[in-house]
Amino acid sequence: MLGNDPHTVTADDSSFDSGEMRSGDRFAVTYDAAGTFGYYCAYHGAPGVAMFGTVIVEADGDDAPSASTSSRGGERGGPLNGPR
Ligand SMILES: [Cu+2]
Repeated sequence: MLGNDPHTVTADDSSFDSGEMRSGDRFAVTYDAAGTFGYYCAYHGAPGVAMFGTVIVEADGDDAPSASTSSRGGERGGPLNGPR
């Protein structure tokens, strides 16, 4: 499922969808508010199933929230960039 196979970064709530992405492609999402946001690969997963992940955006008291990601189902690292 990994390697050169295409994947997507698709929000559980459909608020964003990268479309097909291949090795080396990048996709960024900016979150304006704190919260927990699920995403998945439309080819290899579903919300909370198989290839999916969670972005946790925490308010830190400053202007910019901080973000961390966790992924499961074989995705390594966080394919999403944090807020800027
Ligand atoms: Cu995939």
